[in-house]
Amino acid sequence: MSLENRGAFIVFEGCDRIGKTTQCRLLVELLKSRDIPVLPMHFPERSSHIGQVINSYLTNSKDLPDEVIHLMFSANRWEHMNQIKQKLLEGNTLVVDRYSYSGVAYSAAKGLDFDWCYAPERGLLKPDAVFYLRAPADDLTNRGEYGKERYEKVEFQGRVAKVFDQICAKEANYWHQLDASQSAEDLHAQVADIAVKLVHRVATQDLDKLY
Ligand code: NYM
Ligand code: MG
Repeated sequence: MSLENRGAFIVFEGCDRIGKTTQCRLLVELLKSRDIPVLPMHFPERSSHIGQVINSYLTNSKDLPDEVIHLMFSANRWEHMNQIKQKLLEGNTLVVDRYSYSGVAYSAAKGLDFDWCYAPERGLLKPDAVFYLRAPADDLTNRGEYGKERYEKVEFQGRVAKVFDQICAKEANYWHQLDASQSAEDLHAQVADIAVKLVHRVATQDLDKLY
């Protein structure tokens, strides 16, 4: 790759326990094995000051108004924007576990206005591709065994999935909806096929912003 080539900005989205973390890991391993420079990321990024507040909220040791935690999640992305831009321009592909769409989906699922939820995301870098992992509704119910964090309830996850579906329909030109009920290997094969082509296709394209 020439010096001007940038990396691809790849995001995984979907409900809790749908398999995003496994797919992120498999994709990072694959790209590494092809000598494509790649870095994993995950939002919320819990190590910053803001990230620590988010962590206290998610683990129920802190309560905050819905609007306030929403803006904290967004601020957590904004505080990493320079770093993300730099890494991409240096030629690293980023494989990111959750992004702005989780921000909108979880808050809108609580009843906050969709457009209000999306507003603070405007101006953030736009992913080149979003892999939206989705399982049929009854499959989600059968997954059971959610963790102890806030939001990890079947009924709430169903509402989150509805908002993700809505976003997926609107952003269809760069969203790839994939069936998460298949095996991790089969799912990975679908992801890999799209991602490898994407890395080459976007290398000479300008970065875009969410608007
Ligand atoms: N979450 C995540 C939000 O509510 N808003 C956001 O902007 C992001 C990035 O955090 N239940 C929620 C979704 C998850 C929770 O994420 C923790 P994870 O990927 O389980 O660490
Ligand atoms: Mg989780």
